[in-house]
Amino acid sequence: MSYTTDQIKNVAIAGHGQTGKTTLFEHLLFAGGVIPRAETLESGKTASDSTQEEIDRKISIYASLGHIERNGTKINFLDTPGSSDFSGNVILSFRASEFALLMVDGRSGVQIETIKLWRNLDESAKPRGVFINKLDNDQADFDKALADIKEKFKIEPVPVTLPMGSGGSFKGVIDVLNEKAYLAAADAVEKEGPVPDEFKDALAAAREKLIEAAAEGDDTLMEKYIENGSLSPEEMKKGLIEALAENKYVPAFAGAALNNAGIIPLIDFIAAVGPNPRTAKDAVLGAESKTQEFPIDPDKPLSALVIKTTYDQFSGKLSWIKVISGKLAADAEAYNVSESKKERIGKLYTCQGKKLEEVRELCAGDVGIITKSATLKTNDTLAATDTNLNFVPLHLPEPVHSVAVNATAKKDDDKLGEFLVRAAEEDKTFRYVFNGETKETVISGMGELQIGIILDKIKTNQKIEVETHVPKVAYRETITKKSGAEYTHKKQTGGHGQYGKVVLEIAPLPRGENYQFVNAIFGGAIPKNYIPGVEKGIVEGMAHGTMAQYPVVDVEVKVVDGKYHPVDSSELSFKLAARNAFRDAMRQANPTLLEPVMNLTVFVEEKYLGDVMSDLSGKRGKILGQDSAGGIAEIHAEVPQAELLRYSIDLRSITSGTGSFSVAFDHYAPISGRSADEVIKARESFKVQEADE
Ligand SMILES: Nc1nc2c(ncn2[C@@H]2O[C@H](COP(=O)(O)OP(=O)(O)O)[C@@H](O)[C@H]2O)c(=O)[nH]1
Ligand SMILES: [Mg+2]
Repeated sequence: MSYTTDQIKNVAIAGHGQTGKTTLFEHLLFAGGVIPRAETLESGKTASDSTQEEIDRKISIYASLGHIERNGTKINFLDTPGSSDFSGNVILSFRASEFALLMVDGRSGVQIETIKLWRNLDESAKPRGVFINKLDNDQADFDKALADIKEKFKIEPVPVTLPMGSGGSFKGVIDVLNEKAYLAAADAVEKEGPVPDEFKDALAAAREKLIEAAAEGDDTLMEKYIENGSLSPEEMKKGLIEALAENKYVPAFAGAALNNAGIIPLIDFIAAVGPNPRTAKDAVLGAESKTQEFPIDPDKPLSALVIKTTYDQFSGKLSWIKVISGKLAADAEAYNVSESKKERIGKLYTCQGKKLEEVRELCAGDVGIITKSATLKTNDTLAATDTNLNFVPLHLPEPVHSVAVNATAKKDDDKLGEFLVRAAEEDKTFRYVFNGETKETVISGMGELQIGIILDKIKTNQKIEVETHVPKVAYRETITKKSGAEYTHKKQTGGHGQYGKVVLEIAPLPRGENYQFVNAIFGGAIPKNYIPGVEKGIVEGMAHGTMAQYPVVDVEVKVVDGKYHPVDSSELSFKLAARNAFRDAMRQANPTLLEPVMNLTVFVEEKYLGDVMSDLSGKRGKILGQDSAGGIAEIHAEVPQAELLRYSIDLRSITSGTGSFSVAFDHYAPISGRSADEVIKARESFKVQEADE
């Protein structure tokens, strides 16, 4: 069965952890007849949380794809993880969807991830709705949750469904658009019925608001509405579609996913009103790396973006595809623009959770899977022919948490390396680098949860024993005043000797300028052909400073004089003379240690603001600014990297796991006193051989 672009809707289900996204996904598939019964999260059998690591932890880690059909429309749902450690999976799901449904727990209202996701959706002005869940719970309150959203996001959500009762007496929801009631049912799809009298006033009021939202969709509808005070059902639907595609209102849904409440009217609304891919655009890189909008259009030649790569135990490599234009057909050929090569597309699939289903083709707008392509990578662009089309890569956050790791047994090094390559392919927010300077492999990601899962896989699945430790900080050394030194390298051993004299002056450079070499030799005191030797010696000298053998930066080195011998001089003699002269000069130039300072942004609930601030001041942090909106504080600070190596752990304990942060290198700054002494002491074991060749 193949669906045309006009028959496709894509919905990403996102929100704070534990709000019921995976449960909703499960009950959507159940209501759509895809699975015979809805499993609970606790059973470990849900369609979405199907990997062992998800079952063990009872949380979603990876995006899951599933779809149902309603009135001839295929609705793809992407269930996403709630923890910010896995935000890469949310971002790729947003990219694949024209509509986002934000799950909100009816007891707690807006939470920190809700806010971050909302901001993320704002960046692309993506249409979104809110699902107020768990209304069967005594503490849940639909109106209060909506008021909270209004306060925090400065928009008033428009209810599309209304709850009937609350807590213990919650019975189901009313479909405002179709003026029907739906009664929740424990193990069955909810039943349609007439609206009870007691809810008729509430329905009439909600309908009024929905008509107003529809009228916003287009000017002629607005005129009609002002004139007649109402709209026909067809006009209402048309207005709602147009206004939603333009993100002019936020529909709100009431429900209790676990009790099959609010599911059918949600599906009906998405099928009838949800944005069609045709109304959305993706972006491609144009000339000079500028982005250009690119319409989702079935009538153009094929183009598609690889949004995700996974390795399945049974099916091998899976490349998730969002088709942007044209049609992707099974057993056809496509051009991999990113790799500049033809790509043979074998079988095509869609999936229901982990279950793959073969399809013949995928039309523009649809999301599906290509299997067993050796070359396809996440972010690759596929096209019909060789073009310069290149879709903008997924816009992912930078890693915030790093751990140094090495295989306990040397023989496992290669196996560990292979695993890391694959893990980084599967999750673009996960990175690994070998740091030649500190001689460690450092793995980085969005938090200790994500890194912990990778380490578990290394130990349990790969059976590689590894040691981990806090990564080393890349300190630097520099000088704070001018100085100079001369050094004569002289050796007379039998026949051919060695001779070179170098006189140099050094001076501090502004931070970040690194190194400048000035040749100020007059009259051939050092012949031209030996100058490269002099410079080599200085570069070698700068590789290991005199304080703690860290690289030296931000120094101007001027060679002012020297002496040579017509027979005994050589490049090597001048190199050694220069290296030693540099070392002597540096010792007299008031050297100091530099440490990397990071730019830190922390998001926390306001009640934790004081604790976070005092923790940061204990970490030698400099607060640059602070913003508060809707109960969430955003703190900007500069903090030495050495203090942030375990910040995800510290912040979690301060904020009971609710806080999050982003971090990026900013600059190097001098350290002195006790902090400097500690760094120097820690380096004592690190001795670079003073090779004299
Ligand atoms: N009472 C109640 N609990 C729910 C409802 N929906 C989900 N839950 C429970 O909330 C917990 C978290 O659900 P889950 O679907 O994993 O949330 P996710 O992290 O957003 O995917 C589970 O224990 C669910 O059974 C609901 O409508 N009512
Ligand atoms: Mg989940």
